[in-house]
Amino acid sequence: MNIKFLNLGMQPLANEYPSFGSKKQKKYNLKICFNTKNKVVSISKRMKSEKMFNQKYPYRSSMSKTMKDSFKKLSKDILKRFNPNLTLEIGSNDGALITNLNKKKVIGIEPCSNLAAITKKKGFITYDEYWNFDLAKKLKKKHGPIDLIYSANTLTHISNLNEVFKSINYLLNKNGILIIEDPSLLECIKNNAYDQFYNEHIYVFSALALRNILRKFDMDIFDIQNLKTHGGSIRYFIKKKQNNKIKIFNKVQKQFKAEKRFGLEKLSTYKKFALNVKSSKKKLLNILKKIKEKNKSIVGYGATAKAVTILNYCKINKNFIDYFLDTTPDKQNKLLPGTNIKILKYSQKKMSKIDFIFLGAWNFKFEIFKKEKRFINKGGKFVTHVPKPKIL
Ligand code: JHZ
Repeated sequence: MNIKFLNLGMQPLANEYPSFGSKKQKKYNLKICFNTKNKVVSISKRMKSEKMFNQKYPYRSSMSKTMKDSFKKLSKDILKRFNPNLTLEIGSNDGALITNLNKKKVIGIEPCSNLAAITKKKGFITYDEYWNFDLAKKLKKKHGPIDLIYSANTLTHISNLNEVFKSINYLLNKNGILIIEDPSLLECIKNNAYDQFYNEHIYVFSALALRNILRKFDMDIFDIQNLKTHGGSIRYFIKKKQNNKIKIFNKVQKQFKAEKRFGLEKLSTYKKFALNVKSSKKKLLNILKKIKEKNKSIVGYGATAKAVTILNYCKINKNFIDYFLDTTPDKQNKLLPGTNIKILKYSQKKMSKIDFIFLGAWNFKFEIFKKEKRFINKGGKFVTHVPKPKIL
């Protein structure tokens, strides 16, 4: 049974950035549910993929050094550990991972045609199609079974998980490896990072929930890596049950145990989280109010999908945040969804006039601190809400 435990209010599509002066954006009530049977946490209202992921999708994986480095390292690890003849990436975005691999040995799947065009132009085989069983059949016919399928921050964006894993299972070689990586539910709840929930994040996986989903497809998690990316993610290494050559690492059981100990199988944990979210909202608003009372400027850094959740839930508008800065071309000179706050092109010059930065991209705070030494030395301060609202 799906039980709603958190209501994040009326929220727009997180990656639909309106132009200045556009008419009011449509909003949807964002509620989060816990399934008491399979322990899956998901949002209640699901948008059609075509509405969220289309030729206008602005998010680019290559916009942060942290992610580029992470994908570069992973591509080396993949070759060293598994040496696949053919790799497929579901959700290849602008190619942050696949461009590190041999063009002849990798296929990208990216339904946002504006992004697929980037890797196509570089000569990488890229299908601008949604991941489903029809596509898996087409790929198998054309390329044969795949040795390694990788997907980061994508499978949790697809509503029909049965079709997702059925299609993967069908296309994957019998000794093939599936690697997926997504934000960790444990880290999200522990750090009160409620902004991991927005319309695109239909699911936030725990290892326990993923194990329950995979069971149906006779697939096992055999290794786990806890990553710092995106505020705490897990990289899951998965195999078909029939493949006995690969042993299951102790780390997997350890993760299940840690999640159970924390209470991820219990509804009461999520109810407590909902109370923490309410208190986080109050505290953040108090901090912003106090800064504004001193007539200081606050500017958002990183017009993230996560910031859309925070600003719309906390009802933060232009009275608090003057504008956002972002390096993504398709977000610049647009409005932060659901608010009247402008997004401007990032520049050092703009940074020199700011008192406080609200960290929309708190998940990249170390990369940002490194980059903004001048701002820090000048006495500039950062505001974050993770793990609790404070001035850093
Ligand atoms: P970032 C998106 O979420 C959407 P978002 C998606 N649903 C998902 O799952 C995750 O990504 C993976 C900017 N920036 O990665 C670039 C700077 O301007 O936290 C980006 O717009 N300067 C697919 O949007 C944003 O911040 C910088 O120095 O929450 C970061 O977005 C840095 C480091 C980033 O994802």
